[in-house]
Amino acid sequence: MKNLLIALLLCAGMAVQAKKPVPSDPKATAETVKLYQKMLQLQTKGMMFGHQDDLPYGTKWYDVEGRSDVKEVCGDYPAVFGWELGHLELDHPYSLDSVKFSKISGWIKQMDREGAINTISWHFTNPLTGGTAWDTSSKKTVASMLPGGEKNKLYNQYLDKLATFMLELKTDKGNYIPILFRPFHEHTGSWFWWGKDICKIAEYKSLWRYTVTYLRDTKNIHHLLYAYSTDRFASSEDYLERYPGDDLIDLLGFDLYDRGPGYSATLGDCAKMITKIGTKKGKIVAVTEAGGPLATDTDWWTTVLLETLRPYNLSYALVWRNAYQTKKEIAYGPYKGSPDELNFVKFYNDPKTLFLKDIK
Ligand code: BMA
Repeated sequence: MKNLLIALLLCAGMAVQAKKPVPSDPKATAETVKLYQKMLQLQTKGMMFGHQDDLPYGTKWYDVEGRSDVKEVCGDYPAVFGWELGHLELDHPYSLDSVKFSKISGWIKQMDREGAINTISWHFTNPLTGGTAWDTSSKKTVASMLPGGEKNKLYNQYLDKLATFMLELKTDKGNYIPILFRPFHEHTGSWFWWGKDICKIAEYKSLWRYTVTYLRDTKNIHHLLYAYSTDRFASSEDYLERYPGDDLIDLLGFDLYDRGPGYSATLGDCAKMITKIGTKKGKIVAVTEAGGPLATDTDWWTTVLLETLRPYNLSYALVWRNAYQTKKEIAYGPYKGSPDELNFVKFYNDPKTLFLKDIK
C-alpha cells in the first residue's frame, strides 16, 4: 500500500514536472529553459521595462562606463536590454547605430550576471540588393535567400557571422547566455525588405523556418528564444497570418509607437488580442517596441503606457533608443532633464512595473 502510494505520488510529481512549459527548441540549454519559465511566471506578476541600447549611449553621452539614462532618472536599470546587430553581417566592427559589437557582447555578459534579460534585433542588409534593411526595391529578396535562390549562400554567410556572435555569449562558468532573438520584425508593415507587400506569406514563413533550422540544427545553437513581432494588427487572424509555427516561436510580440490620436485604443486592443493568443499557445507575450511623444505628452508613461497595459499579463514593454544627440530622432526613454522625467519616476514606482532590482 505504502509503495503504491509512493509510486502514485512520484507519477503525480512527474506529471506536474512534465507540464512545465518548455521552449520551442527541444535541445534548449538548461539556462534557456529556466529563462523561458521565469518569464512566463513573471508575466503574471508584473510588466518588465525594457530599453534599447540603454548602456552604449544616451541623449547627451556616448560610451561612459555604468551610465544609463534610465538609471539616472529612476535609480535602477531596465530589466530587459535591447541590442541591435545590423552590419554584423558585413563584418563591420560597429553596428548601424555606431555601437561596437565587441562591447555589445561585453554588456550582454555584464547584464546577464546582474540578472537582466537580453534581446537582440537585426536590421540587416538586403542580401539581394546590398541596400539597407529598409531597401524594399525588390520583391525577390526573401525568395533569393532560400535554398535554390541566388543569395542562399550569401545568407548562410550572414547567419554564420550571427552564429559566431551568439556562440561567444557565455558566462564566466562557460554556459551560454540565453537570448531573445527577434529578427524579421514589423512584417505586417512594408518598410523592411521582409515586409508584407514585399514578400509572399509562404516566403516569409519559409525564411523563418530556414533561419531557425540553420541556427539551431546546423550551427548547434540552443540558447535562443525566438520572438515573432508584428507591427500593428487588426485581429488574431491578421496577427497570425505570417506566423511560422509553434515549433519555432517562443515569444509573441508587437511593436507600436504613439503616432497620435487612437494610440491607447489600438495598444489596448493589440495587448488584449496578443495575451489571448499567448495564453492559448502557452507563449511569452510582450510589447517588443514602443515609444511615445514624450516631449509633448509628459504624462505618457503612466496615463498612456501603464494604464492601457495594466489589465494584461505582458512580460515586458521595451521602448526604443535614446539616440545620441541627434535632432532627427527623439529619445524614446527618459533622461535627466527630459520633460517626462517625473512621470517616469511615477511609472517606475508603480507595483505593476518591474525593473532590474525587481527580477533579480
Ligand atoms: C530604427 C531607428 C534607426 C536605427 C534602427 C536600428 O527604428 O532608431 O535610427 O538605426 O532602428 O536600431
